[in-house]
Amino acid sequence: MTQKPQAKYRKDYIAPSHQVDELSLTFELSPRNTIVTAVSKFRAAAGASQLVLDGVDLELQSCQVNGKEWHTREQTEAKLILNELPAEFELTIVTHISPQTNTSLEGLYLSDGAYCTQCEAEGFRKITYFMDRPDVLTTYTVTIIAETKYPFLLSNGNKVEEGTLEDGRHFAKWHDPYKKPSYLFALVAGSFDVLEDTYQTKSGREVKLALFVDKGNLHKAPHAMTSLKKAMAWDELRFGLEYDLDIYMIVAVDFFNMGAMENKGLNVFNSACVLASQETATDQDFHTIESIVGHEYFHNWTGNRITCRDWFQLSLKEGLTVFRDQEFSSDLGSRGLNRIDAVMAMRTHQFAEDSGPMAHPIRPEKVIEMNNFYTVTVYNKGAEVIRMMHTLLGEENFQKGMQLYITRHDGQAVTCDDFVNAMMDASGVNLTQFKLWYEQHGTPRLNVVTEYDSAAQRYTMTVTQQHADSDPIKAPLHIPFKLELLDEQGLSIPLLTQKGEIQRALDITEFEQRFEFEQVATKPVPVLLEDFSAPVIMEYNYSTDELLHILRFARSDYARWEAMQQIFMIAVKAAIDSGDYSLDSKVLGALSSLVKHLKGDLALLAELLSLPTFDTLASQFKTIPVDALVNVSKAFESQIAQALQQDLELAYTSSTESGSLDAQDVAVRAFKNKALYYLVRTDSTLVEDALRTQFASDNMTTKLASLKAVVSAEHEKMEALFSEFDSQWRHDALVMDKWLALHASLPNDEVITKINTLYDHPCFEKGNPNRVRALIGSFTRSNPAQFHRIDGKGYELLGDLLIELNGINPQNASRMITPFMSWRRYDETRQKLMRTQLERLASLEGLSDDLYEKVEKALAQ
Ligand code: B3K
Ligand code: ZN
Repeated sequence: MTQKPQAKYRKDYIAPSHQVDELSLTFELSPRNTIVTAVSKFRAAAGASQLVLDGVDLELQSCQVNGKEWHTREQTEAKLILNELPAEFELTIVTHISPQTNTSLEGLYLSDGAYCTQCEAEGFRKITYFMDRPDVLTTYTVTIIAETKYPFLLSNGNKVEEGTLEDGRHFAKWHDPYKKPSYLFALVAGSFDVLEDTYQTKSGREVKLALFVDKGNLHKAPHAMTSLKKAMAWDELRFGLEYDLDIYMIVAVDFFNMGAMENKGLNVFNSACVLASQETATDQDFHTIESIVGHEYFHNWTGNRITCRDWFQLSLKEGLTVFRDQEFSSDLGSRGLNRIDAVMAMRTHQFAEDSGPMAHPIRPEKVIEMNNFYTVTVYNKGAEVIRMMHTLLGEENFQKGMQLYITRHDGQAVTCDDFVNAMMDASGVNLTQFKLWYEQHGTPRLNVVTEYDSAAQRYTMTVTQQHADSDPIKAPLHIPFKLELLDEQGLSIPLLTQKGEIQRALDITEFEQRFEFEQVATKPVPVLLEDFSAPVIMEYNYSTDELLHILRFARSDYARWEAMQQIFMIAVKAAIDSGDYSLDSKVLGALSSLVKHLKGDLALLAELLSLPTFDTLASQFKTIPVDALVNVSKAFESQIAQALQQDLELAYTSSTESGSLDAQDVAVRAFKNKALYYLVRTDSTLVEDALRTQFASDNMTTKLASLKAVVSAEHEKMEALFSEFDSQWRHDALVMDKWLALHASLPNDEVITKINTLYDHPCFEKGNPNRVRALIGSFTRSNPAQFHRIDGKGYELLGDLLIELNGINPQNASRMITPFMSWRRYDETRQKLMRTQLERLASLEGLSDDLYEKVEKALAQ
């Protein structure tokens, strides 16, 4: 590594030197030479005469102060420094930029011929020189001038003027009345099909809704539109929050680094998170779209109206907005299934991040490249922290806290402390100790030991909390601990303590605490950390029998699923320890009885029948036993398939659905697809017909499941189905992403060669993050046996790709490097092989800040 990028620290925050009263931007769009004119009114705070502006990859044409070229200035690679300035002045800056050659997908770039922007976190500086920080808020007026082949010229706020110019170009002028930071600025220019609708807010205002999609995709837009209207109604109902502009626009683009972006009044979305029809998208895709459309909409209050003071506070808006989108999905759909999804994300990805070299608190202290901190920790653990406050306060007090937060801080850029203080002040609940969750990284462990005194009818629980060795704080956290006690019949026992009945949760506030429950007539089975009431690792010596009891009787669907996961986990560990890979007949019996009874939510049943993912299993081991985990899982799946064959056949044929998107039909599909997944591992005579019918279906969930089943079992039909799918869907890149992803999950030695061939497939493109994630992301995530193969070829494939992506799109490269971050968790041979790849990157000429930060941390001792 030649030059070292500089880190920034949270403790070094200083308020901006200037205030910007208004900003007017004019864009003359052209692929290689877009002219950006920025006129702004500055006012110095506390007598500052120097102004430091951020700017990257800009060609400065002129810089005038009050109409005169300002020569007392210095320019560095990323800054423009103006000296000897008056206290108030108008600044006019003209820059040239090249959207066409901007492959980083940050700033202004071209996505398949359409101009679009992505400014969060620090992309605005690739558009013009500005104080590109979230605490500089101003009103924007934006004029876009372009050729008429770009009929739609869009920006934030309301359109105030449009027309044709003498030279044949046209223009549109937009004004956003709400002050905003630069990261929420957006511009789009292109040719689209538009789905229009309206929404009437609860106070009776009519809001225009417009969804812009690539030509020919209109039939895939209605679901996103419906989701938006549901989100608007839900936010009014549950949070009392109403939309504030007259128009809300969403534009779907094909080249996008993440899911979507909440720019004020003009969201830009990855087309994968908008477009869906039953023929092209799975039920999971429909669910994801609803949740992301909701998420971006909810940002309008939690993020846009009230934003972050600095980027270290990112969880202020992201943790809170993820919590809000999770609640949205849970109120509209199944709370249990949504909780399972959220906990899986925590356990598989967040726990790994929190125990690896990139571990950081939800409010990080030190950052080199901000884009590296849009993490599962800031987002998902951040949401868990909000959820814990919700548990401690209860819905009513939590909503009072939200109202206070909004009235106090509307229009401001604030901190996580401001949020917690509002919650505290509105509810009267002391959250001082709770604030430690914002400072501490690592996953705490809760160890529980229980004792039952039958004579006294007393049940005693001793809870201890331990924190990561690397934790610098060494103070106990405030942890809400929900639990249920089940009696022998499976009924809930009231939680009676000396201080009264526990309603919501136990408050764990010390390193070690004892709780005594009275009037417990028989030895109970405890359902500990019910609903994952805190993001911790629970340690309790459950027996398989106790877990089976929970599986049958717990009131929480999440807890029942969790019990089943624990049962599998115990079985996997025992199999690895003993070398005997047979699954306990009691477990098989329980699964079989679940399928026989076929009652309740069938989607939940599908989850109950699923083994923990490789990553979840891996998290249980200090050194990950790759081959053993893969082999035990395979062996278990085949035993489940054999043991349940008849039950599954019967359930498969007796469950029917009509292909609709109703929860009921979605659940039936989920279950049938899981059944098929197992049945292809047997000699069931039903399989051939089922595969044929499912593959011929015009419902993508049903069709794709047949392909997934044949791939996972390496069924003889695989090649034929792959090729038929290709000819049917080659014209639709988003559908082909599913096809690429399935190729990447091929469980055999040919997969690397296959991937290399697919690099040349007409639908693949390295510059498009969706394609890269579909092919290589799926390979590293869902094909552990091949990614971690002992000849290092899997690692080499990723290493080669990262080197290429570093030059094309550093943000995407930095996300794709994740599997290498936990290299120390593997055996010596694999460690050495992964280290070689990390060292290749470390010595790379022109290594981006994004990769530098991760590679350096990964290799540090
Ligand atoms: N706020 C954006 C994420 C921006 C990522 C920048 N690298 C989307 C979201 O969380 O809603
Ligand atoms: Zn967000």
